[in-house]
Amino acid sequence: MAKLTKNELVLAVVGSGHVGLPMAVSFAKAGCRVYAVDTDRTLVDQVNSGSDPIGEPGLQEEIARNISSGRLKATADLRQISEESDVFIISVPTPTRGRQPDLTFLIKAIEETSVGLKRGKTVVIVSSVPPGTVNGPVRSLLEQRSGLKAEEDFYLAYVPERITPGNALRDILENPRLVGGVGPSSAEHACQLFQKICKKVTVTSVERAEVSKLAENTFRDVNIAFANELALLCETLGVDVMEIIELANTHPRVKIHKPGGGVGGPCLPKDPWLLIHSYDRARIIPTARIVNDGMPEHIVSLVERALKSVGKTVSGSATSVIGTAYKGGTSDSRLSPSKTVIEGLMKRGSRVIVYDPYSSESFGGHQADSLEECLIGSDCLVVMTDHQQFVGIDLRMCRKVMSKRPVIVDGRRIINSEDAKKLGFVYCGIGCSIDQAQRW
Ligand code: SAJ
Repeated sequence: MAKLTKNELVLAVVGSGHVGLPMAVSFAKAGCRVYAVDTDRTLVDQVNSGSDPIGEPGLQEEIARNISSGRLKATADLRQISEESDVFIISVPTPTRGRQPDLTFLIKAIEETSVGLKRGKTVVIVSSVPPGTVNGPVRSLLEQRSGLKAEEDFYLAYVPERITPGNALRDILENPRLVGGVGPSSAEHACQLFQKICKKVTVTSVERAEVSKLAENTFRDVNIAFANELALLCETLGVDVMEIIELANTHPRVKIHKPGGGVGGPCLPKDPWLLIHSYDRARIIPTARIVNDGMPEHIVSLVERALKSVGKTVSGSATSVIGTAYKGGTSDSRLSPSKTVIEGLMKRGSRVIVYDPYSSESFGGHQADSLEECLIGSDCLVVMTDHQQFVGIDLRMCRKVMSKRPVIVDGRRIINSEDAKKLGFVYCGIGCSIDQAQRW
């Protein structure tokens, strides 16, 4: 890869969203000439004007710097730049429809990539895929369309991403990266390439990289489902799940995750389905998905119970849902559990007011411009996202502006229940229901 060492390599990052754009910027920063390709023309224009369309911390400055140095350029036209591109990195979404993978975007990206595929070029898939996809349909399509052979004529690798929105640039650099090649030359090429932007890469086969990627997120999903089931159990036992988890986690080999109002985002709700796509005997994995998907409805039932305890009903109430982002510190609201909670409360006749400091998504609720505005006259505060701003929430202010006999339903366990109770709130957190007084 002489071009790589001489910083003459031209990369096309196909799919420049939450995963692709920080990666495109990282390669540009490392000296490569990078095209950030995306079908969204608004995104393309924003990037070319030096702004950050995805709201990722630190990205704005890097986009501006690399656009003005000429190392980064966004385009909606892959075909136009494919001749001069040496490497194609595909990071388009691979969503699920129900439980089935939808590879439409990936297939389209591969078809377009194959047009400019020439001897000596490299194709790297980054998107999460069902096991067998890269060496199967992706490889066949590239070979058929280009008339070339992977590993002999061009290089093909699978390099899954491991970034967390909100920490993307640091994660790209710091998190060890798996590099799977369809053969040793492909692995070697992809390895050299990713060593430009990652401190540590681990070389393996394409299939192992595919399964490991999905296993990582599935493990997390299953662990959270266990925490959630434990929370439901603790509500009936009358013990606080957070105390139980803290005690259990003092065992050096136990690390139970945190229960909450649901699991959202672009990865955890779908990767388990990708993993078991061709395996119909899975038991734990689909069950974990079902447990986690049931948590937002459980939050709605906690709101019902909490309001009932102060003589109110959901119908006719005003509820304030804070957080529409799928997790703290991000503006990303994809597959956020807040959606089900907001819709569920509205369906039961509540007037729902929504506030999120980062996300402008309201899922049909009335949007407030500040936390205080969101809480004025409200009967119930529902915490759905663990944003740092909500961790230190001013409970006195909440008490002052909310209605009489206010209740809190804490779907992320970030509010100090004792402080809330002292101020006159009825507090109900996931895993510590109000119905049961502490029995033990
Ligand atoms: N959540 C809980 N309890 C927890 C942790 C998370 O309820 O203890 C919820 C969050 O509130 C959120 C959801 O789970 O709604 C997902 O959040 P997350 O932080 O677990 O995951 P992502 O989707 O932001 O990022 C994951 C990461 N994977 C792992 O940690 C194994 C990230 O490294 C991956 O790059 C990313 O998926 C991805 O794109 O695959």
